[in-house]
Amino acid sequence: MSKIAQCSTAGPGVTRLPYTPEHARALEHISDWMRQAGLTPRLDAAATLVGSSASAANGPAVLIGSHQDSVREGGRYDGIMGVLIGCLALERLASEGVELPFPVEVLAFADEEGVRFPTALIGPRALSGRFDPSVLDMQDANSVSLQSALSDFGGTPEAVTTQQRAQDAVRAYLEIHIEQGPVLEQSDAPCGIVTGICGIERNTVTFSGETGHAGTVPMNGRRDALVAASEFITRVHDAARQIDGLRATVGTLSLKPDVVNAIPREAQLTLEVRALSDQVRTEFAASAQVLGTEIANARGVSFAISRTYDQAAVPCNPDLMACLEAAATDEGINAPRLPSGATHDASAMADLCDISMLFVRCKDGVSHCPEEYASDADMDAAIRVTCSYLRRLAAQ
Ligand code: HGY
Ligand code: MN
Ligand code: MN
Ligand code: MN
Repeated sequence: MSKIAQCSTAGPGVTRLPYTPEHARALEHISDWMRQAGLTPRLDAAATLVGSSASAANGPAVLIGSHQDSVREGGRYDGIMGVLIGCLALERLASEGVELPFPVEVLAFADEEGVRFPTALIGPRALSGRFDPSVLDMQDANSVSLQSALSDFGGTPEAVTTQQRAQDAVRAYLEIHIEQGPVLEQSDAPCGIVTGICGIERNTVTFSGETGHAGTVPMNGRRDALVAASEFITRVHDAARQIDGLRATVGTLSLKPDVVNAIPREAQLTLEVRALSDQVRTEFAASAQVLGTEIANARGVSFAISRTYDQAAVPCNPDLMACLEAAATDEGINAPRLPSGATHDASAMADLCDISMLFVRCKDGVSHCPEEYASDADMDAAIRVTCSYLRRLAAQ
């Protein structure tokens, strides 16, 4: 779909972080998509691009959205495809002369991935009233604060903390997103109905030992932080494999002094845990803390863990799921139901309104990489399902 390619960036893959020139360029294209869909685009205080329908219809609005940002060297479809499909569905309904009896908005959220700053979901949290102003002090790798980055896009702390939507002004939120997994491909289905979105927590884990000359310090008696961290990583991984549906990932690891001929005195890693059950997730994280302490004691190093991020699991609304399912049937599509292991903007929009998600099949189930791909045919299926879904909501 050439429109998706409009928002590509210098390769490999796509790197479009929030509040960057790449973000600004994407906003220009997304604004065009919105205008072609009969929407009026405006940037809100969290730099969410909001495309509002001009219809005279009043009453609670139906919101359709996803995120414009990507991970580093990510894929072309994650997030932004959902914004495009929302626009194309409204454009198609308008071309068929369909006047929806409720206001509709398409939202392009600035930051869902949480790659540039150690926080995420700024846009949905500003709309739901759950925005924590303290995150404005968080800095990126270049010591640029979120507040300063946001101000480049016209956002101010006052405005971003006061743009909460009234719950009775919003009827529902729909997010269309690539599955980022293999289930739809295995089911030979172009689309799927999401039942719920996993909760997620991120922890910073630090093992601290003693450095020394790699050539002169005997092996016995070393207090090597990396060796302890390595045992922790392996045992946490093996423990997670025993729990159905739980995902535990150590995605980053940094060492000090991080030189080839010195024993690591510090190993700092991030442990991310996800599950559809918040209880399973928090119990696993607690067991990882016990394990870390046990390993540290056995290896004469110290262990510290601190939670830096968490987001509760959220169910999708059963009535909206049924409406999506019926819409898929209208289009001759048998859309399986499946949970989302990835988190989404919808996770935070659930604090504002009822949510539903439509997954689109992606090739080999891969995402967050340049190979990420969704076919035009499957995206067109999602456009058709979205049109039928909106028609069904209009008929209720
Ligand atoms: O990490 C996630 O699940 C999402 O892709 N940001
Ligand atoms: Mn995403
Ligand atoms: Mn993603
Ligand atoms: Mn999302």
